Amino acid sequence: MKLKPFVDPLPIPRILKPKERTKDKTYYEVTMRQIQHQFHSKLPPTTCWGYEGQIPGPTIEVEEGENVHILWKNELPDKHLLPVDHTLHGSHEGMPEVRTVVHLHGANVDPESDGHPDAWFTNGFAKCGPRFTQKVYKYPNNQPATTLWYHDHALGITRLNVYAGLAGMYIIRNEQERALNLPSGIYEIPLVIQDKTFNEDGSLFYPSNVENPPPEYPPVSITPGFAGDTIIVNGKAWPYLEVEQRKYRFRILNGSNERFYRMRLDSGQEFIQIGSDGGLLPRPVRLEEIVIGPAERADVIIDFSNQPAGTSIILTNTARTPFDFGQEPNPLTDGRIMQFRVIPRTSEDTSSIPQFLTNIKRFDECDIVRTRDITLDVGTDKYTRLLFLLNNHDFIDGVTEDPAAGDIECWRIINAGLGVHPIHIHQVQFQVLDRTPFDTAVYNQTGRIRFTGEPELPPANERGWKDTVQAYPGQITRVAMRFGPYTGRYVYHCHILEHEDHDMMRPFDVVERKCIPVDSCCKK
Ligand SMILES: [Cu+2]
Repeated sequence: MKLKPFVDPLPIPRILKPKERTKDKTYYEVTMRQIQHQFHSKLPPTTCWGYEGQIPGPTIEVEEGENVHILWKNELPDKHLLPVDHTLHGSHEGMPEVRTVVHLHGANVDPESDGHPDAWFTNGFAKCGPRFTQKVYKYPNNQPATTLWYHDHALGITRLNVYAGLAGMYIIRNEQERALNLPSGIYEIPLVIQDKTFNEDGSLFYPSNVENPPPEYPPVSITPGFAGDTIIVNGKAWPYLEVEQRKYRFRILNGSNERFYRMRLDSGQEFIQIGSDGGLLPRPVRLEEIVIGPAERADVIIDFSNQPAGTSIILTNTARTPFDFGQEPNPLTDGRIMQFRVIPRTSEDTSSIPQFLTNIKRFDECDIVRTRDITLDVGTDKYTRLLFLLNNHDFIDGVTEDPAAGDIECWRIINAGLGVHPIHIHQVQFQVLDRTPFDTAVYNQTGRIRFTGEPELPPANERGWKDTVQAYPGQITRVAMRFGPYTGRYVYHCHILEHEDHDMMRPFDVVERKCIPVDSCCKK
């Protein structure tokens, strides 16, 4: 269905009000419901799923250190809105078709509140998954001010639940950030960028199989990835936003299943990136282009003060699908995300962009207790379908990574394949150390790593805290993180949701440290 862009204004998701706020805790309830949502004024209402009946869900705003409890409730129908592949883990015949569990992406929480894919629950908690332990999740928010997001994470159907609408923003604030006097209030706007395809009747399209499936395939099958032909921002197709001649702060989230966005402003202006997944960057970074993979966030300032009133500026996208290097340059989305329409300023812009934002102490290589290799692998499953794996294991294989709480580990993500995979590790925020090119042909034949170049330090806008990193093909991407303080079962996975569901996700355990390593440092 062909929709005209820039017809509808950009909606701003409302801020969720807590049910109760005492001096010890803030308590929210969030209900998932099937709703009718209009994605474009020329499109009939679409049946979809929303937190609190909204697409995207309401924004949850908290303070650093605020003790937040959330009761996540499922009031969804028993039948899924989208085609369920019953051959995937967790989705086999006999399992409830509609299962939900909420993950607060990027949050440092205990495992019982992390939204393990097997901690799912059905409508009214009638049935619960093997790792379900509690209805109310606890979020201590002991981490710097940042932009997180909450979304569904149920085993084998995450791609369907998120595509159906289960995603929303979660913002942590603190005094340190307020003191920076960044653009705020109505000049600070979240942008949840997603993509959908609609049938003629306005219903959501999600493929029930690959095109011309081989006879070995099951009748309903996952595909290697799905990108919709319509770009949706905050629940509207190609919206426009009236902006005053002043600075704005946009918290951009790529909430798409597999689509990357290579963003530019067609006015030729720069973005001033001030934050990444886990908080502010040390310094603002001026960029003509930002590439954001699934689940990543970019906190940016755009200064419209020098643009004449009446100017229209388009936020463009030239990323290809899949992985930002597929064959066609984004063939169906026209290369556009949304439009800004500049209008006169209503008051003086007193906000600022400080030259220094926050101090991020870089991990010292000497403090790394252990280095692990994580390979990104592609195989085939018993139906001859592409199967994406980590370390050649699928999700139900036993734990192979067991970092100790308090330890700093380095994970070398080895990508000898062809695609970029956005790798997300639960529980932690990490630092990207470097990326080193290597000979994939030698590696794929012998398993030996032959480097073909120097390690490259991450670009300036990747030198903050990250929870999702683009692991490029032909490169070893090194990240370092300190695990803990919580111990227990978490997961790490590719955030292309079709990869995560089949089967690029692994469990890991954070364990108690047995002894303090004294001799592990190279300073000895
Ligand atoms: Cu992937």
